[in-house]
Parts: sequence; C-alpha cells; structure tokens
Amino acid sequence: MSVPSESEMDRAMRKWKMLFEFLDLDGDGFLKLEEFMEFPTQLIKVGKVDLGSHLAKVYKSHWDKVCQAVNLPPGQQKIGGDLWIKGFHVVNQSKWFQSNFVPTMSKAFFDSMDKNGNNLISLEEWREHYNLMGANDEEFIRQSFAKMDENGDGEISREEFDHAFWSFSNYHGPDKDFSFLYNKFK
Ligand SMILES: [Ca+2]
Ligand SMILES: [Ca+2]
Ligand SMILES: [Ca+2]
Repeated sequence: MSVPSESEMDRAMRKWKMLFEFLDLDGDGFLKLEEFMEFPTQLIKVGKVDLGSHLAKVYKSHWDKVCQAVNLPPGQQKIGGDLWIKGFHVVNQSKWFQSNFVPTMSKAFFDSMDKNGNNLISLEEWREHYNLMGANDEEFIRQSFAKMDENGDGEISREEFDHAFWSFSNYHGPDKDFSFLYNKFK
C-alpha cells in the first residue's frame, strides 16, 4: 500500500469529520459509546432479518479498536472528535476493517433492505428502507439508487451494493457518500 499524499490525508480527515458529525447525535463534540451503537440499533430495528447480535458485536469491536489505536483504555465510554477521527483513520486502513467490518455492515444493510429475499434490491425496497430511516427525498432516493446500479438493470445486486459500500467506507471514495447510506435517522 502506498503512503497517502498530503491531499489524500486531508481528504480522509474531511470525510471522517463528516462521519463524526453524523454520529455525534447530541452535537457536543464527543462520541459516546451509546451514540456510536445507535446506528446498528436503528438498522436492526428497521431490518427484518435477524442479524442483531453479530452486527452489534462487530460494531463494538470497531469502537474498541479505535480506542486502542489512540491509546485509550478498553471500556472507554466517550471519545473526543479529533481522537476518534484519528483512531478511525487507523482502523479504516486495517485488514480487519476491510475483511470483517465492511462485509458485515454491507451484508447487514443489504439483508435489512431485501424484503422479498431475492438477493436484489429494487428501487421500491431502497425507498422503503429510506422511509423507515426517516427520509423521503424522492430525488435523492432515485439518484443514489441509479449511482449504485452499475449495470443499469434496475436492481442492485449484492456485488453492486458491496462495491458502493466499500467506496463509501474507504477514504478514496466520494465525500458525499455518508448521506447516501446513513442519511437522516437522527
Ligand atoms: Ca455526543
Ligand atoms: Ca429484493
Ligand atoms: Ca444492477
């Protein structure tokens, strides 16, 4: 892996800052463990598929790894924004993140959206997911769907979704992709 240039680093930090601001539900500049865990909690709630305990476990491991990366003790309940962003960047580049966290999250998202279980996400299923997450911007729903549907067949395959999710999770991916998947549940 090549060492990122300064502009790539700036880009990564900007992207993680956006993510932090999204996750910091009460906007106090600190991320509490319970704020961090709110996202999988919401996802499990809206999803029909039982993926709860594994998802929560992987998510909690992510928290622990971020703490470890910035020398905070295990069991830390609250992290300041700058430290969390620093730790997130380290964890983001780890093998664990790529081979464990991202596939688990991607599968959790996909399974929770694929209501009819045909291994494809239709525009209707995507819209339903968004509505459940408290969003109803039709233009945004259509645009984000079209962006993920790489072969343009009107459905999102697991492969297409994995690709979109990886791009969103990686600092090389587009900046705007946080609203793309997480959007407005807060
Ligand atoms: Ca907070
Ligand atoms: Ca489906
Ligand atoms: Ca497709």
